Amino acid sequence: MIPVIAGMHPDPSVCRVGDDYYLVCSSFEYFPGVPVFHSTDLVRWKQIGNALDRPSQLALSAATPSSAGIYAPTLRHHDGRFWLVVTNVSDGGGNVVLTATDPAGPWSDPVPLPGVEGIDPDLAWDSDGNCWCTVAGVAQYRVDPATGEASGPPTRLWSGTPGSKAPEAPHLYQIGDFWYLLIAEGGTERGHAVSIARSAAPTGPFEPCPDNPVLSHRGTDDPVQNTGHADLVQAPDGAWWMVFLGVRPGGGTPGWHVLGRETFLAPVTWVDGWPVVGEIVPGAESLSVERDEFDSPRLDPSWISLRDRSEQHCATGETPGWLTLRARGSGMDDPAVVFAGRRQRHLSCAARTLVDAADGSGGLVVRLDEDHHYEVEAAAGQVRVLARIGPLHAVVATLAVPDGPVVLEVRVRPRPPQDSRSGPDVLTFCVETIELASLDGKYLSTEVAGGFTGRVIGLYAATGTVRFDWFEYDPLG
Ligand code: 6LW
Repeated sequence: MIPVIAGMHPDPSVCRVGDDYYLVCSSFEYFPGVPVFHSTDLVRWKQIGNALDRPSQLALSAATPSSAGIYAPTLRHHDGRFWLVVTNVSDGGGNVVLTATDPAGPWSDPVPLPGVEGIDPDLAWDSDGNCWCTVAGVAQYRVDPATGEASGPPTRLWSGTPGSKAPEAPHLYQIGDFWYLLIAEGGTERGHAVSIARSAAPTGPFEPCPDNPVLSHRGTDDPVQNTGHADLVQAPDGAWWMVFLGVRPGGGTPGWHVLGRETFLAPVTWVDGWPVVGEIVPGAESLSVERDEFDSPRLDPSWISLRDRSEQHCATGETPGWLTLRARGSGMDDPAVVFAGRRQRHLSCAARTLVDAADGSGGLVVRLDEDHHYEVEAAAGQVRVLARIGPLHAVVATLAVPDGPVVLEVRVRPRPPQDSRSGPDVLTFCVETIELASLDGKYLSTEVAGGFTGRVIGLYAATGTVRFDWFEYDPLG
């Protein structure tokens, strides 16, 4: 089952204005942060920007570890403007509100919500003009989103189904005669679920749906697992839809998912005033090769870097038609690594680049997090394949090559389980057409690495200055 937004795009939040839908996701330690998507049919989405795309909005320090940073935004349209509320769990960032008239940007600088504690903030307005900010737990504050002031301590609203852990991802909606409080519970792993409660007032008391959870794939053999963290939206024709995160595990047991948590879509009908979630609607997977020639002065919004991106270290204009990366760390293990990559979005794919490493060393990396990555690295006269799995580092292959630019490639192929321990896929690293090494993809999975992120395939500079003429992402069909 194909997601509507494939690759690491978790914690989706959606809103509609006229015939246009907009959707945002978490972005963790990557910069720019909070990808923004547009669609007119909820199935085909195009990234139109990133809400946090300047250092005045997002300055993640070198101490920001993987899976920290930016969590779970909520996107709403109110009073002629788009409102985004989001948590930066690092560097004392906390919860912030941003606004925009065009969701493609520019977004305002963030207004902090210093009195609002807790992740997964939501904003909802009632007809008296009160703005309610609801956070994981589930607790609620009345806030002034323009100034960021909260009036008083939080009120506890609901803690979900008794015995179920992690009530989080709240979204509050006024639908018909009720205020509905949609939450995720059970944790973002295999036990994940979506539950709902309703009340006559936005402040409660909330009555749980008798059929909770309204969505969960726990304990099923559905190929999409971990379903949860949902948001609702109504189409112009009156139909209701739910977006939510899910994963596609592969291999033997326990099943390893490698692309992170992705965004899925399902229809919703209402029975006795409660939502009933239908079958997942498949996304429209593009199978065309995407090639970036690095000809334009700005990178496409789908390119992400680690923690920050400065002109000095990552430039498209310096050598026209080339991406120039200038190292300031010592390689993929260094938090200061200079990196630009794109989320892996297909279970089967290849990525290629033409790299000129005459003035340094660097190459092509598949990164799950800072402790789990494989890379093929070029330096003057030699190409190496390196693997980092937790505390272990290995040079897997080395080949002498003539001086001059070389094509580096990684091919990712899913593999059917041969036994209960078979990994989900195999990653083969090549220089030109020579295969250097094939490695088990299970070590670049969330089940091994932990955390909230998925694979990103990218370019990096380990030492000196490294230039890339083009980058190709090829869904192998
Ligand atoms: C997010 C929480 C969750 O804040 O994962 O699946 C956390 N749900 O709601 C990070 O993505």
